[in-house]
Amino acid sequence: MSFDTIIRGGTIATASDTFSCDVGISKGRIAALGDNLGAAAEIVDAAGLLVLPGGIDSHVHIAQPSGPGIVMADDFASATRSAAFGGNTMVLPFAMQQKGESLRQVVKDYHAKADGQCYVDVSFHLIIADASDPVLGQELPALVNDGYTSFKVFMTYEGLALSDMEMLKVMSVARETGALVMVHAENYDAIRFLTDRLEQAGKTQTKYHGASRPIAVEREATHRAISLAEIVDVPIMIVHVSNREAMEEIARARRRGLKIYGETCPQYLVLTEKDMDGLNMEGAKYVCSPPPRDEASQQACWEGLQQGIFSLFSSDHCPFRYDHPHGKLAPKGRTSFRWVPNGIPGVETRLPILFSEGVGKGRISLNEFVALTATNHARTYGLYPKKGTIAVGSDADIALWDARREVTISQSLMHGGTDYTPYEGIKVTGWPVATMLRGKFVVRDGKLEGRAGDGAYVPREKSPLATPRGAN
Ligand code: DUC
Ligand code: ZN
Ligand code: ZN
Repeated sequence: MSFDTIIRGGTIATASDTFSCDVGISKGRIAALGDNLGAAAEIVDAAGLLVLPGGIDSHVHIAQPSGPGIVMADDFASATRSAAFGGNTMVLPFAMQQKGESLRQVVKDYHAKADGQCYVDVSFHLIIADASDPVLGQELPALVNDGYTSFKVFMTYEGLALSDMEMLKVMSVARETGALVMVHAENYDAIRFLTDRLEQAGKTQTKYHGASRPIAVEREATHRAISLAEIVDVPIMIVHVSNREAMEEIARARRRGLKIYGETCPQYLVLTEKDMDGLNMEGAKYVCSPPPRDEASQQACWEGLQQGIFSLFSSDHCPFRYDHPHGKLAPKGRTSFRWVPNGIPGVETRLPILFSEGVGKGRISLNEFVALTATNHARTYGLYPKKGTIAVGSDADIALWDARREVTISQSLMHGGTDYTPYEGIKVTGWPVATMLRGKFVVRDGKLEGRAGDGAYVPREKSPLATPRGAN
């Protein structure tokens, strides 16, 4: 048998094993794992490199409407290019509904934005902002059937926050259709109350963003989301968890036998609230929600990753330019932290940060790294084993990884649409040197080889993790 490509001499790591052998690739899929695989049109020398499943970032925001005068810094081309340079072969952005919009139309609009633009594969989660009867009764079940098998709900933000009644209704649809609900857990009224109070006291600088959304805001909403899910008997994913107290709500629910899953992100491992205290508006570069906390919270998030309370490590890439009137420095944003666009870029730096801080510093194993950055995302969102692993029959989505390369993260190395990285100056050891999508290099030796449109839209199966306990 002759292959299209053989990756020779590397060390393969999956979520369960590390082993040395060659990888034979035919027609975009992994066709063989073994030694002496024979001939191929192209032999790729991977001696001294790790051969990893391409990263899957299941929490990114691309080209989302972000309020009056605010424009996201990435379109699908720039975000997926940045993802590819960061060792990712797939991202899962959100198709975000706004009140009064048809969910089906929203999905069509996002396809129009993404089609022909992507450098890596994509698949959409939905954001449900309008939990009306036609949306929940007809549109949502039909979309789940069509492969949009996960959706996010917000417990905060004007125009997005759902009431408890609406949350229960959305969760019921998830239970009936087998979809997985992702929850942004922060208490809307508490944030509004605290924000008003801070502003009345003249505390409008960006550093007060953290004080407007303290840990109790997140813990309470996490507890409430879990309780609502328990009432409906449906599994949920609590996204972007930032601290121990919210994490312990998840752990406690698990001990009671509930299927509650958790995700954390790089900003909760390497940033703190102090970063939002920069001179002038510099702190705006770090404004995201939930906000980065303190060193004790960072430690808690590491424990959550180590103990499996968090099964996903995602970037929550939500890119705005810093020095731009449509970004962090928009005129209104200068008047109060309340108006600073919420979110930070990170799709390109997610893997190096976790590899260096996690594997490099002995906090997690290489196999746990693969699980947290690729395999668990595929399993959680109905993509496994097509995506997320290195196995015969799986798509040949591969990152070649130099575990020894030392890099200082800097905006000059980034390939997305923003003008800054919140991780500027962080030193990492370990860097993706090539990214291969379905057998074809997108990035090799720091150069873009793929083309916009090489990335495909991938409809998803229902998540095996979304099966209810059947208690009700
Ligand atoms: N939630 C997200 O998931 N991303 C960015 C901002 C936010 O509030
Ligand atoms: Zn969120
Ligand atoms: Zn997000």
